[in-house]
Amino acid sequence: MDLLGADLPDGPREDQEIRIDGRGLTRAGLLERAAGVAAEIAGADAVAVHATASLETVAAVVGGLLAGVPVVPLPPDSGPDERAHILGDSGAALLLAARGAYEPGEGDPPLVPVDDLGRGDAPSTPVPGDATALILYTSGTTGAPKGVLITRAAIAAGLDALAEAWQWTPDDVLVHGLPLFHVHGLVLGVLGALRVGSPLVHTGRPKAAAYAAAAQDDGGSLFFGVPTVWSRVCAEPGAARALRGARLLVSGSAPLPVPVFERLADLSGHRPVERYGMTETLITVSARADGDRRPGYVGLPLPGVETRLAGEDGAEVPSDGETPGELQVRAPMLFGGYLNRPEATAASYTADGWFRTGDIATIGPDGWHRIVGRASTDLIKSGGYRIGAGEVENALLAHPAVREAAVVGTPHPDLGEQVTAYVVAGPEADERTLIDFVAERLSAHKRPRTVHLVDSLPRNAMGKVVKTRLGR
Ligand code: MCA
Ligand code: AMP
Repeated sequence: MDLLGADLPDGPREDQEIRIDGRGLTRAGLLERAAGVAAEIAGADAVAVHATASLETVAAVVGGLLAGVPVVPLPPDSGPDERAHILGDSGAALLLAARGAYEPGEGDPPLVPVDDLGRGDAPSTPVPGDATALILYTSGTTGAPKGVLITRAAIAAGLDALAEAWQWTPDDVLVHGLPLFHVHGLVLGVLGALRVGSPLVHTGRPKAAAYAAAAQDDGGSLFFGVPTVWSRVCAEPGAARALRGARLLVSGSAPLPVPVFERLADLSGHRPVERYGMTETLITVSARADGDRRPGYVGLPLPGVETRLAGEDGAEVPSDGETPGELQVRAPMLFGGYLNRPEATAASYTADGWFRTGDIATIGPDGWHRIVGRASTDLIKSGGYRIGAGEVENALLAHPAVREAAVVGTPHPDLGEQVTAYVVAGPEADERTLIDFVAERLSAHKRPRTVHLVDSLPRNAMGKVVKTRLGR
């Protein structure tokens, strides 16, 4: 199947430009570079990509798609432990990066500079829809991140459903500045543009001023952001007003606070479309371009998606708009399992085959979904990044002075939640030392913003830390 949209009736725009952080390529130019990558990596079991916000990342990912080789995007700021885990667990045979962008480490697979590869013609062998396109590493409640296998068919189904819901066409100009190693920035924000055929302006970082400039100078019509980005846009009213000429502003990856929704609507004239999803499911629920947008609600299931709510006993709870339950989904855009973790894959489904999101929601009689929380306190959402408490706790526990550690998400006005740690440690560890210690091992957004040094952690009779009693 052709994931890049050549099989769609509208087809891509001849003049489609993909611009990343100020450097652009036409669609044809990009495909030539990607074909060069495809020729180099053909036959590999999987390849990793040092996923900076760059044209090289896009060429490498598209090269993987052309070759039918699963691509593992590596967050460019990941620490040595994280990187070693992702490279080892995925079995990536090669590591693709822009020339000079990556400092090779011990045990890394061979480094392939994308810039040095030739141009070429795309391989002509079709790749089946059930082949894995991407392996995206994402945090669970405990332990190291798991590799989420995402098939080509899931991506195509997910993008086509969004194109319908958002009336996204080749006439749009998509603008965002999100990282290119998660679903939001990479699947929606790059593969979406390529499949739909709309030009892409990636702003390098998701800064308010850059969004405003793209609206005014580049005809930006469709804008993506996580809530932190929209909150920062609102903090620069001139930038928010510059978005008045846009067609659609879309928020997702974390709850959009109602005051941010309202302020954005006031300043930009657009009531934002909110949508809900997960790495494992892609986007499953969204408000519509031609419909209502309600602050605090994430909308209606996308075409092809079924949802239901389950109580703690597993029984279905009513869709009365009030009774919360765990949101469960069935959909063509669901993942193909966690790499090397059959038990975790099995545990994420109910006996009757619905995926358990772990999010607590209500569904109204009119079908509108509202996310009210998460079943586990051990998954933190900060700036739209999903962070597992267990991974940060393990990083803290690796410090010789740390005896016990408990990590939670606490409210943060800009990031939604921040990573906060409670630590029992010897006198040689202070807050700054411990934050820096985590920063050396894990990505920047995973380091705690605050470390409370405490004498003991609250525990229940079984000896388990009671996180809800932390800080009291
Ligand atoms: C961070 N910094 C710190 C600390 N933490 N400094 C000291 N102590 C700390 N504990 C540094 C950062 O490295 C940064 O430095 C500076 O402080 C500011 O950090 P921050 O406030 O976090 O802001 P930011 O770096 O500007 O990032 C905000 C952001 C970012 C741009 C909104 O969080 C982001 O890109 N989020 C998007 C995440 C995303 O795409 N999620 C999608 C996954 P310096 O400035 O020097 O770098 S979800 C998904 O895919 C699903 C399916 C979905 O629904 O979409
Ligand atoms: P990730 O796999 O990083 O995409 O994280 C998925 C999680 O992000 C979901 O399980 C939700 O907890 C959260 N999430 C994504 N979109 C929304 C939204 N619009 N509102 C509330 N939570 C969201």
